[in-house]
Amino acid sequence: LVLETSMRQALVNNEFTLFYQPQAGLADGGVIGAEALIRWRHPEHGLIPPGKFIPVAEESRLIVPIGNWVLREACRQAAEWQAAGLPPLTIAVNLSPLQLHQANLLEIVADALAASGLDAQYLELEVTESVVMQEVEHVMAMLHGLKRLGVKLSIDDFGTGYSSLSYLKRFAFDKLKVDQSFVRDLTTDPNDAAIVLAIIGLGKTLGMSVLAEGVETAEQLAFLQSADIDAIQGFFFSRPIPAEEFRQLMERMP
Ligand code: G
Ligand code: G
Ligand code: MN
Ligand code: NA
Repeated sequence: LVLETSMRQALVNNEFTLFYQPQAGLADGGVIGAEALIRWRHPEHGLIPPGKFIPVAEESRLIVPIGNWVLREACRQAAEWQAAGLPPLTIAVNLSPLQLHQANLLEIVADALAASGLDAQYLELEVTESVVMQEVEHVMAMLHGLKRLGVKLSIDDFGTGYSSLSYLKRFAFDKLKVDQSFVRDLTTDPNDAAIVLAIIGLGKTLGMSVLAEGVETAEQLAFLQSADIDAIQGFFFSRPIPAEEFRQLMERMP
């Protein structure tokens, strides 16, 4: 309850901030996008990672106003970078299950785009598999509505949910993000290697772009490159970094 109260206060006091983790395309090695990841700059406790407060925000439904703030801030930042002359990037935002069940989500996304002036094609919304398995009809309708707005949709943490794959044929996601738990031991565990190859094949066959998360080593990257993956995200390329650092990184890119 204490945490819930201070999260409400944090929204009012503007204590949340977004870090950005670059995503690299393997076709030319350039940055193709960034995932926005929330942090809390607590006046006494310093920088608090999302794992420490997002679960409580979900239980208390505060994730709805917090998530709406994330959407607006990520769109604003992406539009600002474009206006400053950086090459257009796709900005990826995590949507929590509760947000997908908000009756007015389409309006909220449309408002965030309109307020920032960001073209919808540069916003990507990440949902997890488990989300797609609950209240399937409602979620499908919402995903189709989002697609009509022109935003991109990706499946996050792929392979970790208890899901049937049937939703993959019912909805055309733009991107599939291979969960980092399969990437971690990719080069030492033949089972993980086989799973990652199968996921890449599945994603590509279904017309999705495939990205591997949690890439930390050159060996993992080499494996993924030879498996013809489209993009990577992970500490090997960059940790999530503050907006200003991200802009500097982009300006150093060839
Ligand atoms: O940045 P980090 O790896 O600590 O993030 C931990 C978890 O918090 C991840 O599962 C990530 O998806 C989640 N997360 C980070 N930012 C957001 C956000 O803005 N909204 C939601 N719903 N989850 C987030
Ligand atoms: O659940 P989601 O995929 O949104 O969470 C992304 C989380 O993964 C972020 O909290 C981010 O900090 C973390 N992350 C990103 N790259 C790496 C990596 O290379 N290794 C590890 N261990 N975690 C990573
Ligand atoms: Mn994510
Ligand atoms: Na993920």
